[in-house]
Amino acid sequence: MELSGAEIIVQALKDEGVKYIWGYPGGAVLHIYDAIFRQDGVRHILVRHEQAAIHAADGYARATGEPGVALVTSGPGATNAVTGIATAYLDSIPMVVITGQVPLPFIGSDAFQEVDITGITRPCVKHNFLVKRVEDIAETLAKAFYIATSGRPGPVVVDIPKDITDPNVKIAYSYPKKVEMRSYKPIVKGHPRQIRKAVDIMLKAERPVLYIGGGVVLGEASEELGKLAEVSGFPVTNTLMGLGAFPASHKQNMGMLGMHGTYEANMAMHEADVLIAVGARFDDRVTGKIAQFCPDATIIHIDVDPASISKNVRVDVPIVGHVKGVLKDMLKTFDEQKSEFNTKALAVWLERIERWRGLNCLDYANSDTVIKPQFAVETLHKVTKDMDFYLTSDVGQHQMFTAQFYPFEKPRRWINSGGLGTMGFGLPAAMGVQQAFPDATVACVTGEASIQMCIQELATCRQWDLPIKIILLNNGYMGMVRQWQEFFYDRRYSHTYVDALPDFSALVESYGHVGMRVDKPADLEAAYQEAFSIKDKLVLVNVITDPEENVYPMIELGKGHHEMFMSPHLSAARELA
Ligand SMILES: Cc1ncc(C[n+]2csc(CCOP(=O)(O)OP(=O)(O)O)c2C)c(N)n1
Repeated sequence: MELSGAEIIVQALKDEGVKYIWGYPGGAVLHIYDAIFRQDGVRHILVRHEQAAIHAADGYARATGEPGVALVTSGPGATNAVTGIATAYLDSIPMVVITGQVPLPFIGSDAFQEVDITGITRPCVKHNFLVKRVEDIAETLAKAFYIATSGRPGPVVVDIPKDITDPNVKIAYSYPKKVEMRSYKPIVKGHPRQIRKAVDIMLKAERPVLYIGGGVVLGEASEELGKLAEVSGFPVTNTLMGLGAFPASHKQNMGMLGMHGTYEANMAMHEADVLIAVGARFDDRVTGKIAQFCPDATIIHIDVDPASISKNVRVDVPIVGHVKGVLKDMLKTFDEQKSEFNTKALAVWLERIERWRGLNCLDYANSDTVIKPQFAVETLHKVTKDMDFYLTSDVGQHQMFTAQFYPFEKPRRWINSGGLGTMGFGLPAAMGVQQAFPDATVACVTGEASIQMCIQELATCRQWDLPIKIILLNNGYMGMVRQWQEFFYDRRYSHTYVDALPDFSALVESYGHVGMRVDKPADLEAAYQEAFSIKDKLVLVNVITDPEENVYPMIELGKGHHEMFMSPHLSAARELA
């Protein structure tokens, strides 16, 4: 088969099994777009801004576990994609981004729409390539997919100069069946001696905690993690990215930890004697002040990425390998040893956790007159809990309220930008999820500031008839920033009031969607019911919420887990344990 460089790109995507590609055309990728036009195996989805192409590919990857693919032109197309690429990088999302580049002879000449995108993205990709010969395109793409999806996943950028996609230059095509790279060999199997050492420590543990992160979701290890929790009886806490990896309703689940984590999870972390971190990376929003982090704990860390080990917090027993395989080996070792956990001590520990749980730290003062954001999320759960449901979010208070109040029972159902915290992520990510699962119900919880960062994608949703439900928790402020200004800047609300808001119903209706507005708590459930009953259209529900509600509990920057503060409502009602 003789193909041009542009045709090779499309054929390679087909050979990788790629179904969708999100993108935006331009001069440097015209040959590629022409090759896309002349085939029907790979479906291209035209977005309205390149950032959204990356977030949509990212949402697709998070929901399916398959790599997301995006295509953008050189220069501004590529720079618009950078926020999306960094978002995927910080959350370890497998993705291949093809960027057009000016023709090879023009590189370095400040040509029209030239940027050094491999230079710009170097710190926020797992790897990137600048392809220089048409003969190298197929192999480079195969390497890109291999790197993106193996080991610790991440985005890979492949920069392709226009002249090597020339339709008049055709070469023989074959796609590599297997990729071998001398310089890249991720460790997949955990060391048996380390696993045994960890097991010995776990068997003697008196106050253990399983701290699980997004790696359990990405590594498809929920089942094994569940078994480990069952066999050991250890309490579990999830990071923001780990929500759903272990069922929220499980009695051993203490909920999320960290800055807005639960009292019981954070106190258990502080008093733990053995911490088993699984696919988690000790992010600063999780650890609080490092010097006070888990002061008494022996720390076991299972992670596929050796660079994550002891990066932020010193680890006693590192185990590098795929979490799924390591957990399987761990379970086998428990079986072989036929040993018993320290059940007596464990019972005392669980009882202590129950006492912390008894504080009911997420309790809030509901209202008959104003919609509390917590109530808005609880009601969303009530209405959607029996559906085949995926929920994306933007960034801010609404994201934290959702993490706290929407109990996720399964992995890959909660899709949000945890590491980079990218406002504008929610709607395009929902597009990727809906494309992957056309029959599922897909919603996006957002804020009135976040939604405006990628609001142009309402057009993409219309073009592709994506019936996403947008739950806009509209408090009139950049709530999360306002909250910090309230606590730490004496209520000087500098530039966080979101003025000149559009009439959201009129706005979405102008795109051909359905708009609704709710401002009374009593009307909320019926409004959601109505919105979710509209199966074939995008609906935006503009939920007017309490403008000054805050997210509690909270650990201030530079404080330890045991120093979190509670809502004034709680502190007034109860004495802390
Ligand atoms: C692209 C980007 N710019 C700025 C921020 C900083 N930031 C974090 S939360 C937030 C406010 C979000 O406001 P809104 O979307 O209305 O959500 P709310 O907090 O009110 O729920 C801002 C500005 C960010 N996370 N991302």
